Amino acid sequence: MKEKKHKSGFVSLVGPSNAGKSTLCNFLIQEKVSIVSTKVQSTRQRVKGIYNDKNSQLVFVDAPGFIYAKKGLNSFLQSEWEGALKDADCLVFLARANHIKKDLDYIENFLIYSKQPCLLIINKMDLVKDKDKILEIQSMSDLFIKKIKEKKTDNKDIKTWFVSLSKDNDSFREELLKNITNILPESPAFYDKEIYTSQSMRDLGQEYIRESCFNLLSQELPYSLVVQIRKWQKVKSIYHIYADLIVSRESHKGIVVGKNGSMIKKIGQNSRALIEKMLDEKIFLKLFVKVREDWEDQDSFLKEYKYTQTK
Ligand SMILES: Nc1nc2c(ncn2[C@@H]2O[C@H](COP(=O)(O)OP(=O)(O)OP(=O)(O)O)[C@@H](O)[C@H]2O)c(=O)[nH]1
Ligand SMILES: [Mg+2]
Repeated sequence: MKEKKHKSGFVSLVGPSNAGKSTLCNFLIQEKVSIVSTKVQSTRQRVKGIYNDKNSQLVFVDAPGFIYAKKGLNSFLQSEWEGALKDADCLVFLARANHIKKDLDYIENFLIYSKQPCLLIINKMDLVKDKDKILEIQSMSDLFIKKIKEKKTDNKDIKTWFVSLSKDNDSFREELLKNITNILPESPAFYDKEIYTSQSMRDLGQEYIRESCFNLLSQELPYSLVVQIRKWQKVKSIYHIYADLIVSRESHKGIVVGKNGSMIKKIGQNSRALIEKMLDEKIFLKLFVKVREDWEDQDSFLKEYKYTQTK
C-alpha cells in the first residue's frame, strides 16, 4: 500500500471578538493553550495550538478579535489579527449566531480578498432558541456563501458548520480536523511532534493569571491590566512564582486588591488552581499590584510587555 504523505500548515482562527476563537483552539488541541473569557479582547497576542498525529501537524493560530486603532495596545491587537490573516495556509472564520448579520458583513471582505482556502463556523447556536430564527440563520449563511462563491473564484468549496462550542461535539472536531488536513500542503512538521503549543509553561502561567483577572474583575479594568511573571523557580521541589499585576491608574490598584485583600486573594486562588493543573504540581504563588500610568499608550511599556510587532 502507498504510504500517506505528511501534511502540515498554519491555520488561523479569525473573527470578531468573543466569537469563540480561543474556545475552538483549546477544543481542537484538547489542552488549555489560550485564555477564554466572557469579556471582549481577551486574546492579545497570537497563540499557537499544535495538533499532531502520525501523518499531519496542524498549527492553529488563535488571534485577537477584529479591532482597529492607530496607536497603543489596540493597534498591536490589530496588527496581530491582520498578521494571522496573512500568514496562514488556511483560514477558519468564526461568526456568532446571535450577531449573525453583523459578523457575516464584517467577515465578507476578508473572505473575498483572502488568497487562502477558507472555512466558516457559525458558533453559539445554543443562544438562538427560536426555530424560525435558526432557519433564518441558515438561509442567511447560504446566501452569504453563494455570494462569496460568485466573487471568489479560487474558493469554490467553502464549508460551513453550525455549532455550539460550549458543548462537546467530538464528531464536529474530527470532521473539522479532517477537512483542514485535506486542504493543507504536503510538508514535514514545523514543530517537535511532542509539543502542543509554542508557549513556555511560564508564558502559559502568565496568561492564566491574566484570565483570572479578566474573569474576576468587572467592567473596563481588565483591558488596562497586564501580568508579568517576575520569578518562576523551583525551590526545594516546589515552584515559587511571583507575578506583578500592572494597572494603568492609581484608582485601579485598590479595586484589584479589594476590601481587606479579598479580590487579590480570589485572583490568586483561581490562578493557582489553573497553574497547578497545568504543572500537575503544587506551587507557591505571590501576586503584587503595581501602577504604571497609562502604560497601554506608552511605547516603552508596550515594548517591555512584548506588545510590539515582531516584523
Ligand atoms: N453560549 C455560548 N457561549 C460560548 C460558546 N462558545 C464560546 N462561548 C463563550 O464565549 C465567550 C468568548 O469566548 P472566547 O473563546 O474567549 O472568544 P474569542 O473569540 O477568543 O474572544 P477574543 O479573544 O476576545 O477575541 C466565553 O465566555 C466562552 O465560554 C457557545 O457555543 N455558546
Ligand atoms: Mg480569544
